[in-house]
Amino acid sequence: MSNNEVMLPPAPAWQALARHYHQVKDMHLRQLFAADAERGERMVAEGAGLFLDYSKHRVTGETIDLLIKLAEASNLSERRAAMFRGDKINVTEQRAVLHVALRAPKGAQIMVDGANVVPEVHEVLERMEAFANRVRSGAWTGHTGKRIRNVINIGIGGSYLGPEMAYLALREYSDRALNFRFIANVDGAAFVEAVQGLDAQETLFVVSSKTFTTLETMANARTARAWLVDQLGNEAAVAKHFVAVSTNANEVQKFGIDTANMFGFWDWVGGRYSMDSAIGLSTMLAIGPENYRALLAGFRAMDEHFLEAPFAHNLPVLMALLTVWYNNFFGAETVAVLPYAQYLARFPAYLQQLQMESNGKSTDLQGQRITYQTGPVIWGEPGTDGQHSFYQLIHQGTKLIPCDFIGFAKPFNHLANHHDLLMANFFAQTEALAFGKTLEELEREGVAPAQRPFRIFDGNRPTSTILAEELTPFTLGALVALYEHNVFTQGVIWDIDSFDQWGVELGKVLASRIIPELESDKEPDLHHDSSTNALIRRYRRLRHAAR
Ligand code: G6Q
Repeated sequence: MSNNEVMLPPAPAWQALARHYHQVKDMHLRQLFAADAERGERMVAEGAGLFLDYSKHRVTGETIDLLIKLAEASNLSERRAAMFRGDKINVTEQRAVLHVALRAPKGAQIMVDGANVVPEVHEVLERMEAFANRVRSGAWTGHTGKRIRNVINIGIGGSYLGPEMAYLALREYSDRALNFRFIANVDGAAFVEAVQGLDAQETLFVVSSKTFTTLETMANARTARAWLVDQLGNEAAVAKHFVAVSTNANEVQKFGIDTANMFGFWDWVGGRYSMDSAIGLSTMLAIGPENYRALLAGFRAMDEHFLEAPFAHNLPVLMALLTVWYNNFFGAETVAVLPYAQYLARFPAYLQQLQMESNGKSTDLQGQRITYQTGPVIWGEPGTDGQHSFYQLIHQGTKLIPCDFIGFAKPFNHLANHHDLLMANFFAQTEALAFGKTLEELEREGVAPAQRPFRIFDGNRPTSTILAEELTPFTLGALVALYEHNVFTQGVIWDIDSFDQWGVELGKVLASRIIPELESDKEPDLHHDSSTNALIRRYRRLRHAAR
């Protein structure tokens, strides 16, 4: 594992870390643990019900001190305060970044453009609760008077990944009499499979789109409306089977959804930070208002921890600094997120958007091209599945991959000894990654000499362990907020705007130009590069060839 001699900013805090890196880069976790019997007890932090053990990282006390100096030199405290008070810290879009207002207590005051936004947040929450209660109790019925049994969320990106992740994570808390499905992809297969076997009379579509103009979502919403009207034979049925979550009342109305059945949010909620806004309506329908309030309380508890805990004990700050350490000094390109919880199967996918869309940037806040590394690639799968797949590379490959291990002490399902088996693997993996297996150990174990080179594990592979008591709505809220603030802190240190997404916008524009070229009856006049032109022609030939 080599340092790619990555470029660093010239500021003294970065340069001090660079000097320190050269002193400690070859230290082994075996040495660090041998030299300090208390390490595993000391390099820990706790907040909002989450426990973080960061002792299995390639850091000394001095590393942490220097990283904290870097956070201080980056004005983290001031930037954090600016976010919480509603300053327009999304500078390229001139917007406040106030997902923290979505879970602020009722009496709080957070001002945007001279108005307190907290009362509006609670007004929407209360409307969502009233609606969720009606659907869950059966008081809200479909057009033919049947109660709702199926809820389909139509939305993509930030209007999809959070709701799907949260629904799966909290299935044990959900009303099992209701089926939940999610349509994101514009590939018609997503729609066809989602409505498979469903009775339209019992189906409610939640069209979730901040802008209500997103190509994929609007195509799926139109198809859903056509399907419903076709099944129920009446245009008027739309009123009882479609609700909208959006900031754009005009477009919602144009689509034909009564704005009385629209749940709003605001331009100061970024898509990927919106799962606890009205975008969480499907989550609330699944788990009920009370559990949803507990989810919000978990978010809020982590917000408070992030605001109040000193950096050395602050979970999001520590996790962000450790990412910076490997990303900018060791040249690590990725971070793996490995939840040991089947219910968190989609958590890595959710975090991919949260982190990569936020920090995949190469221009700083002053508009200058960045010469150092910013956001890493995020990936992962639940343990133990990953162990039988890609962990080989983490253990013995040539790449350095810091990992976040996430586990829970209490299972939901008390099936024989499944949970202890799961958690034994959880602990064993971080131990093996840190300490590996030496030649001497292999000799002692009597491994044949010819085999030994292949069975050596270098170890020294860094991991964070996040351990919580139980996966509850509260814990999930705290966990998501942990990563939200982790991403924010990284962005502050890299001096980037973590809240815009111009890369997403470009794709939207380019696709809209090609649609007519694919659909036109006549051979279109193509003006792309020679590769794109030839591919479009080939597609048209194949698409229209007789079967
Ligand atoms: C998230 C992004 C993006 C967005 C989708 C859906 O931060 O902005 O993923 O959520 O493009 O947008 P709409 O909610 O407007 O349909």
